[in-house]
Amino acid sequence: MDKEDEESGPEDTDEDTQEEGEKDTDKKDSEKSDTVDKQKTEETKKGRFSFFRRNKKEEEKPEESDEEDEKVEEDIAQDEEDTSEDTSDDVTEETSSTNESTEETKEEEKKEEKKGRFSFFRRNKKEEEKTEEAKTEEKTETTEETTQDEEDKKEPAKQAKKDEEESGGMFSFITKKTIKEDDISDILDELFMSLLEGDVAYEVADRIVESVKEDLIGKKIQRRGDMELFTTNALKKAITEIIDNGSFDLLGEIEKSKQNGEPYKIMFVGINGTGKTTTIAKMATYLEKHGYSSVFGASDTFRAGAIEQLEHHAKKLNLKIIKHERNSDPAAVAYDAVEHAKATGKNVVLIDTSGRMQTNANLMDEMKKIKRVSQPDFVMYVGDALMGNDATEQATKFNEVIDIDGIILTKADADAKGGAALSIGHVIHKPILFIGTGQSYDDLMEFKPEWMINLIFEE
Ligand SMILES: Nc1nc2c(ncn2[C@@H]2O[C@H](COP(=O)(O)OP(=O)(O)OP(=O)(O)O)[C@@H](O)[C@H]2O)c(=O)[nH]1
Ligand SMILES: [Mg+2]
Repeated sequence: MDKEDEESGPEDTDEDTQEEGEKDTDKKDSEKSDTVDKQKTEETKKGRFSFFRRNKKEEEKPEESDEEDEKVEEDIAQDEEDTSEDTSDDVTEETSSTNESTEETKEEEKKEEKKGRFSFFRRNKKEEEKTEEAKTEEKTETTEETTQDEEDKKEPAKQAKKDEEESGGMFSFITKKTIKEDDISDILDELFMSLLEGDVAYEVADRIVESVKEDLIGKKIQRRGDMELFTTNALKKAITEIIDNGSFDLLGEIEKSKQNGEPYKIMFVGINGTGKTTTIAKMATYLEKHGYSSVFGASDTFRAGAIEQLEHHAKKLNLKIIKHERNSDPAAVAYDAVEHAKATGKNVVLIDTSGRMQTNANLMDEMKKIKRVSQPDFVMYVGDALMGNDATEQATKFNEVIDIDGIILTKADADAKGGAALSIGHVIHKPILFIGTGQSYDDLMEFKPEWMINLIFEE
């Protein structure tokens, strides 16, 4: 494959070639769209799955939300104040400095909410940081104004405080607060709504919230920031459990087949336009990088231009494509592709199929026949991350009809919400293997739960 071809990417199809004249005149538009694509990819790297962004509802009533989120923290602050009355001046000063910074903090919080993902966590964190900053400033001022004698007098008190911090934290003397269901019901409601608005399936959102609740209730809050920490950790744990459907060692399985002298067969299915054909080209690139050769089976004999589209990728990637006439039996094409791989020692057969709505009985039957005849080792469901909850429903139907083995979610680069990634694997209990992150051959990422967690919680 020459460099020029490689760079032009899979979006540059034969269909596109037919529109070449038009494209030339629209060159500026095309350049503009390239820039937009690049920006999208950059955004993906920065952190997508923005269902953690502040939802509209929250923006409408930030004050109310502030109060709710700080309920537990306020209880602690009250405990702290009560206790501080009969303790050292230092502690009283710290409490008042916290109050002084409240106004400023709230202003900051409001700004933060506008950009924030799950900003009720971020807000708490910000508050913690601000409080600590305020304390440091207060301490510095006091030190400057105090004479050396006074400083000496304070030394034992400071030392005692230091010892206390080292032996379990500065709030260890206050009554420990145990989290009860009432304390967190508002936070959980807010979390639930954020998940739903992020297109997370209802039952998945419900499960996440239940899991977070179970994790939080009964935990002892010992210091400011604990609430935020506990909630974030509980949420991370819940999401990890949800998206971790066990990993599938695709390369390992391909290697096993290779050792047995058999080609490994992957059949790609999904509804129209999700990215099956493009993903096949990406997959061939990925496999080549790992030392495995591929052959394409053009089993989308239904859609006009589909064979040519795959052929175009095959040419660019310098791979063999097995094709028949349009409208011929797609199962026969898949069969021939497998035979070709066996005869020529190709490692992997990538079978393209036509897009079909899960409601189209004839096409669903045809898909079953392709599977029966070609006996794929792996049926890959290609879902469009942009479809949110619909992608989950479609995958469920495909799974019922054909028993899919794993999932690739495409267009994660353009995914405005991310709910699909969170729901799809969980609802049908199959692993997500890859994420499509753009339109070029290299835009295929292995899916790892930690990767998604990092995206979600990226600061
Ligand atoms: N942004 C982005 N676009 C993608 C991705 N994957 C595929 N596409 C685009 O989605 C469009 C449809 O891709 P195809 O590969 O033709 O989809 P398909 O599932 O084969 O479509 P049918 O054969 O009609 O069912 C093309 O414009 C692709 O370039 C992705 O990960 N990100
Ligand atoms: Mg296709």
